[in-house]
Amino acid sequence: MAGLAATIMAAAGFAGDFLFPESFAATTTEASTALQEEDTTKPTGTIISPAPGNTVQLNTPITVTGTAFDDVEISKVEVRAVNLEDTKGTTYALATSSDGYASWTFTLTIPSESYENITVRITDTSGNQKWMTHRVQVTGTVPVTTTTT
Ligand SMILES: [Ca+2]
Repeated sequence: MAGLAATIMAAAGFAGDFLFPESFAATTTEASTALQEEDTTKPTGTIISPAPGNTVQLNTPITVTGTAFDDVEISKVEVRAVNLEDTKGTTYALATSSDGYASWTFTLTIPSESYENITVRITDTSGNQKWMTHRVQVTGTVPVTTTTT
């Protein structure tokens, strides 16, 4: 019954396109309202630490923190370290939060000095995603040089 009614309304709206412009305008408004019920807005967020350009230690757990917001709801925040070409890196792993990701934290260990980009991926409950990156300096252990005499 609902399907039939919708068909009739659609047909009426179509006819209005030609005969009754006001009727067509009303139909268009209804369509816009229906679309707004879907979440098509990407989340937003920030990486608080480490700040861009900060020096972090290779193979040592570092704390990555930030914020995330969405017009509906955040589903998850993931963090990884990747090289500048974005061809190699650690796999995305979930950050933790106790407030719906308004603030989140993640313990990241960077296994390669070439993984200078800390990348964060925020996903909302409708699958919209936002990526953020902070480039850092990764320093390894200074090699011990021995001089043979
Ligand atoms: Ca959203």
